[in-house]
Amino acid sequence: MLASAALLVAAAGAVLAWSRATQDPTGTTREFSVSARRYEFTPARIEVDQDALVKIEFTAEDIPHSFTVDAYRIAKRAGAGQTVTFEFRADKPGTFRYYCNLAIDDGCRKMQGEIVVRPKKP
Ligand SMILES: [Cu+2]
Repeated sequence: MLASAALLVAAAGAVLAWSRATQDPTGTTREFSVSARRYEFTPARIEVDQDALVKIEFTAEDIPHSFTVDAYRIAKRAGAGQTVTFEFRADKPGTFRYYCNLAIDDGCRKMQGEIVVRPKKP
């Protein structure tokens, strides 16, 4: 008797969790501040869940840098000491490299980080 009541509660909880998930198909918003300085990105790794709306505040602290992710067609340039803010929907799962695509300075070629988009559960 007690066991079956517990089962019912567990089942109700599962239904509730399921309906919350379907009510929010667009996922959550995740915000990050990324800085570029001395040919390095900080942080050099970002992790989000698939379908999250990712907001990035990108600051080039020393010289101009860019935040570029080919798979998401993102290429945002910030001038020296400037900050650019942009957002995108992380709809493609996988691990993607971000880098600086400015060719003015050789050191920019070694700048890289990665964004990990965890696939949503089926
Ligand atoms: Cu750069």
